[in-house]
Amino acid sequence: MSSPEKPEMTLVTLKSVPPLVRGLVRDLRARWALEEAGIPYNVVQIGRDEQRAPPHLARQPFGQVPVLLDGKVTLFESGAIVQYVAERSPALLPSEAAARARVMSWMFAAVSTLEPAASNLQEVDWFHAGAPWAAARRPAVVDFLRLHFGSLSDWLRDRDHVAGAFSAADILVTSVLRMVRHTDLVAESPILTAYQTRCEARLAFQRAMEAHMAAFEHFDSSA
Ligand SMILES: N[C@@H](CCC(=O)N[C@@H](CS)C(=O)NCC(=O)O)C(=O)O
Repeated sequence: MSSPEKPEMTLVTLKSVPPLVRGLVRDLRARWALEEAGIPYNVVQIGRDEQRAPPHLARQPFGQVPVLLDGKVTLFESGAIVQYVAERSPALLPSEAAARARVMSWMFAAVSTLEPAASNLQEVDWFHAGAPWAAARRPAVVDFLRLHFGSLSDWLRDRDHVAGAFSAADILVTSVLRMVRHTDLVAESPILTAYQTRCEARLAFQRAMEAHMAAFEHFDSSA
């Protein structure tokens, strides 16, 4: 629970993940949105054995995390979860049509344009490291990501955030930048570096990160 108030929502994540991906598991972006919105939440952590069991597959058909439970409402896909939480916080997702459209566009840009490009790099660097095909593919993956990061950097040249004031879109875009923390791709752009630093300096991010890391450490020490 992230607050002394009675939790309204429950976030489902994993019990244990390798250190390499701690700070990247997608419950972090959900936690960040919940902290920004000031919504108290519980956390349930599941083991590898539970991921493919029918109760979890009924709420996340791919056996993944995160899942958000809110009474009768069950959501999967971190982008959908962030949007759901943001609907309760005008600061994260404005109701005025034009402002809302800008934020929504950038939320989708994060998960459907930027994130697949970042995932491809994780794929070649982590999940298929050492495979000859991965080494051959890597330069094209990096070029594509650099192209997108260049566009994002251009967009942020005269802006502090992607869609007006800080919003749910920044939670998702920053989360994607974090995915390639093992490279210099963000550091290559002072604009992107400053943007990521600015977003991660938020108290809500700090709280979310602390809780995210503590949850994994809890299971380390009880293993
Ligand atoms: N598009 C999904 C991706 C979910 C995802 O890849 N979750 C990872 C953790 S970040 C997971 O559950 N991995 C364990 C597995 O796939 O077995 C989302 O954004 O929620």
